[in-house]
Amino acid sequence: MNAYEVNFDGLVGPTHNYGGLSYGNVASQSNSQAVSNPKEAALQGLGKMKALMEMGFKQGVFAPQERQDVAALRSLGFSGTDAEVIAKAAKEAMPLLAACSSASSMWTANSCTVSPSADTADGRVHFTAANLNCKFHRSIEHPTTSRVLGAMFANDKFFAHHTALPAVGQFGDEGAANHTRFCKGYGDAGVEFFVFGRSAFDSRFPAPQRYPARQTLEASQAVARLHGLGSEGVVYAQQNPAVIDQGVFHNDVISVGNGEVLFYHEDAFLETDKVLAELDSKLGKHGGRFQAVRVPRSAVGVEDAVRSYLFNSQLLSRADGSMLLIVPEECRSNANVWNYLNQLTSDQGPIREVKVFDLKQSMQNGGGPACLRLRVALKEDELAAVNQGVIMSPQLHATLTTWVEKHYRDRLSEADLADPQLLVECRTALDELTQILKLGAVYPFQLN
Ligand code: SUG
Repeated sequence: MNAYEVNFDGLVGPTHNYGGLSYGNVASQSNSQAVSNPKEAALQGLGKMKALMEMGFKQGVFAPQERQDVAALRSLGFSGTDAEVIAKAAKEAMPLLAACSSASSMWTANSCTVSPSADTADGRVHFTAANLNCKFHRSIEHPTTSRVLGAMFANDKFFAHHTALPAVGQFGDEGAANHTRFCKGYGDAGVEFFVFGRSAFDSRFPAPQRYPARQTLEASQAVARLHGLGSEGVVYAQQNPAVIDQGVFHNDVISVGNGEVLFYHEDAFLETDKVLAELDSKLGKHGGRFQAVRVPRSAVGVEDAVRSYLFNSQLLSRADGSMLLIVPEECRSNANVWNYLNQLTSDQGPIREVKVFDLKQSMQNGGGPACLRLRVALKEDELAAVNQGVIMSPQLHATLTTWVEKHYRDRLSEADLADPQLLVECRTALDELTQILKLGAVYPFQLN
């Protein structure tokens, strides 16, 4: 049976803004309070989805969330009508209003971890929503994320859903941003690679000194258990704490894998040789030939990697077996990175082509091409069981473009987050979106 990697990209929500909410994420910090353009952000994302669809890749769309999140503000003690809650929060606690207004669910690589059916004990595709509890604005995503995932993959025969891990830092889980899968073919059993930043229960593991390590070993192990993965199909690696302290807040900022290939920076991991040897041996037992493409620091330093988001690229398999790298525009404007990429594609290695996309609105919050997509490897019958309303087509792209043009603002500043009309606009847009994507009742709000 044929199998595919399907990319489900986050549709950027109407409140996309620069809240400076993510300590340890250099772009989020340095663009704090800049004026955003939600319409442009959503159209840039839709442009990437359309381009990949037109190149022949399977593409889906992942719905955004309701923001401002008045329910979250109520849970923090703000009361009254929705408009009063927003006004009180704006007056007394602007940082909380900003956190409850973030469109951060656009980065669907953080929505959950996915294990394809070939890897799991019960032969179903497993999803565990990420608790994202390192940052308050992200920790409020998972209940809606679970409902949206449930509406997209609504078939118990093929899909198993797990709620987020306990909401404490010891089980900090950032989903697929710290998870890569290696395999010969997408339908074959493979090796799931979990990269963690620290251990919560074992002090022998080193930890970063400056910035938080968001993912714990214990969270990754819990996800592997929930999904029923066998030890022969799992490799754990610790991220190098020194690169977390330089702004590598997720593993997908310093490495990306696909098929039999790992594209990584030489400073990405601790005990790199041991990790690579384990990947090689375990993938070998699954019939694959592991290939590691190492980027030396002499060619691209960690700072250039963080600024350009070279590794936050999408590594895609082309029909002829070679690979294509989807990178953000920031890679082209960085001379070291661009020189490196030109050399990479002229070598005889697996990566033969680079395509550049303008995703600046998302990039300014630290979200590149790979952050914006959730990869789900699906066999033919599983793909047929996905809610077809979320599968991208030329018609759906046109409908969503019109929807964005109709509902989104082209300018949002911090002061605008205090506008109760923004919530009405968001709810009106999402109400229409649930019809377009055939999602049913995934949002808790009622339109008056
Ligand atoms: O969690 N930025 C996100 C970026 C997530 C990127 N995802 C991956 N690497 N897979 C984060 O730090 C910034 C929001 C703000 O500052 O307004 C933010 O949440």
